[in-house]
Amino acid sequence: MSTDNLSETINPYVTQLREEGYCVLENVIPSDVVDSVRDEVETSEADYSAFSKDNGHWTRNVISFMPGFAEHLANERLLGVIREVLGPQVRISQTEYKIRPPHYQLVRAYHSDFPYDLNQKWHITQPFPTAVIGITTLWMLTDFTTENGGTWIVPKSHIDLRNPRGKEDGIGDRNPLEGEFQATGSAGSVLIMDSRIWHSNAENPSDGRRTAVVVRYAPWWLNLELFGVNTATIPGEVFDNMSDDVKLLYEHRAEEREPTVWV
Ligand SMILES: O=C(O)CCC(=O)C(=O)O
Repeated sequence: MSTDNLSETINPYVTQLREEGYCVLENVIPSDVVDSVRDEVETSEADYSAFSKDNGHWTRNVISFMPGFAEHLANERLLGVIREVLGPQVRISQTEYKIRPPHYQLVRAYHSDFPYDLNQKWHITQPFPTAVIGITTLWMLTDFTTENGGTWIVPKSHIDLRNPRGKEDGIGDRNPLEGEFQATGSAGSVLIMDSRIWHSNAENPSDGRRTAVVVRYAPWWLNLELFGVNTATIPGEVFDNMSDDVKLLYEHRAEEREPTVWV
């Protein structure tokens, strides 16, 4: 896509992300491949869990188990939106399975994400700076609906200086919040959030799984050494098979490979 066409395509999403704190980008994973990507993600979770149980929780990066999914992470429109707000050089900070089983029950647990999650040790302190320094993406591999656990979000909360986990703020992360709604979209869409936005997972009273992967993007300069948590690495030979655009996002996690992409 030419630069002009890309800008024209992504501008409405960038505007919504800046003003509302979120947007949903459709068809990032094309409809003819989304079923096989979902199968890969669902099947690989058991392999990942078994590997982590035997070798340690933060030993092997989740993305090593889902090479088909990984190839979509550098999607041109998606990265176009993210680069508009984080700057041109971005890396992936965290990747996690977010599969909610049928009849999953949960009270809300509102929070902001890294580096604004006040329950984590590696957070920045309130009041948060106005700069955007984290983007959270939730990759919908089944449709997200209000019946199966579409993520709760509070629009515009990314610019609120209070926080549901702020001890002095009196909000309470377990409560329904004014303005909240559940993000919905069809399989293959991506919910893109300013990581400051107040969001929570939701119960899934339906009979089917709600399958997603969360991928968080950070600007190049943000420290991603999270005291050993979520810093698991990718075997060199798995990294070698990634496309150059995806390598750029994960080179800091590659084992036994000299940096080449960033130099
Ligand atoms: O799975 C979801 O719907 C939300 C996940 C979430 O809150 C998170 O990854 O920070």
